[in-house]
Amino acid sequence: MTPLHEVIINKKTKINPIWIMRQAGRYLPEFREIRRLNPNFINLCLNESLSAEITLQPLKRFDFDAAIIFSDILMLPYGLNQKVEFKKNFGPILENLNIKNMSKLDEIDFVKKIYPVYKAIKKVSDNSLVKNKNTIGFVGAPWTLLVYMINLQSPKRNLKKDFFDDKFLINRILLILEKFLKIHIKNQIENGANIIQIFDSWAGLLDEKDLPNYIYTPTLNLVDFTKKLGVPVICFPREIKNYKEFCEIVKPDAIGIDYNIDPKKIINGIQIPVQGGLNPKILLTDKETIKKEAIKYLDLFKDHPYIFNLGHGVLPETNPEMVDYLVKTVKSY
Ligand code: 1CP
Repeated sequence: MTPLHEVIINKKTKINPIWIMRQAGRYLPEFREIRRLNPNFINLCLNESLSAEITLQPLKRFDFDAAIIFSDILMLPYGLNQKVEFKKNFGPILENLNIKNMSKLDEIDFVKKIYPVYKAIKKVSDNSLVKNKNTIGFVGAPWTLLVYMINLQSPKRNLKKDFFDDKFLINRILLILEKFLKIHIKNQIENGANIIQIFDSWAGLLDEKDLPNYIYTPTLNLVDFTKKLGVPVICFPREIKNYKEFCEIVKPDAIGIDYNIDPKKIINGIQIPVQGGLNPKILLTDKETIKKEAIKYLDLFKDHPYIFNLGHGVLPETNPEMVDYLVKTVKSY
């Protein structure tokens, strides 16, 4: 069995597998070189050979236990015919969505539009570099995708004032998202993904009273769907106010935690396997600090099934040598 499955399914506590969010990305010079030659990010995600190559880049350098497929959560709105563009030094920009056309879209058209993503997963999972390792497929959670699809850009500077005005529209989008996210998950699994991670990067933007409607119910539906396909699912509801309540209601197979939550609170309240937590900024410091901070998490979770990861994506300015040092520290614990 792969190390991540040992932790998630068999609840092993004596091993600490490691992978890191955004491990296929901008901190690697070999990625930046490919990116320079491919200024259109969506087209890069639709290039099955290059996506597979980028996915494997970190595994060539470091002893990671899993590959996460190089793609983006915004390939979903793209597949639903809402145009998505990535502007340099700004982030994603989406075109206004056309709900009438979106409602008419069928499964075949959607799958055709993003088919190279699945082919890339197949290539990765067939590669000898991931032998005895996991291929992680992923989706954005319905709430986080809804945020981008209505807000049309990153909500870093807050949601639009009128974001919640049209509840009828929001509910229609959530239903469409549920349908196509299931299709997206199923196709990733059929092509070799053996873990699914659900990224809810903007879970922290919601008030407590809105969690059942926008997060718990739609995410629970996806978690149940994925479990029925026999594949474990990790949820990462970043900056959610109550991880314990989330786990009790949504019941993922493992929970990813962000770096703002005190891990001691997690260890005392949560029974399921835990992933992540370390602040990605720690990787910008020195080896001594990295070791100390990594061991803090390892000590704390030494009797709890734990997958080592960061509490958010690795920062672009990270020195790959420090990533290597982190992996070695975790492996030799
Ligand atoms: O070179 C570039 O400029 C592109 C940078 C980049 C990369 C490398 C983007 C743009 N996406 C990705 C890849 C990516 N995105 C992966 C690949 C696999 C890996 O982890 O190595 C994954 C899993 C994602 C997921 C993703 N995309 C999330 C969820 C995780 C998170 O970071 O919170 C989100 C929110 C996005 C949207 C997105 N993609 C890219 C940008 C700049 C953004 C916007 C972020 C924001 O709104 O602040």
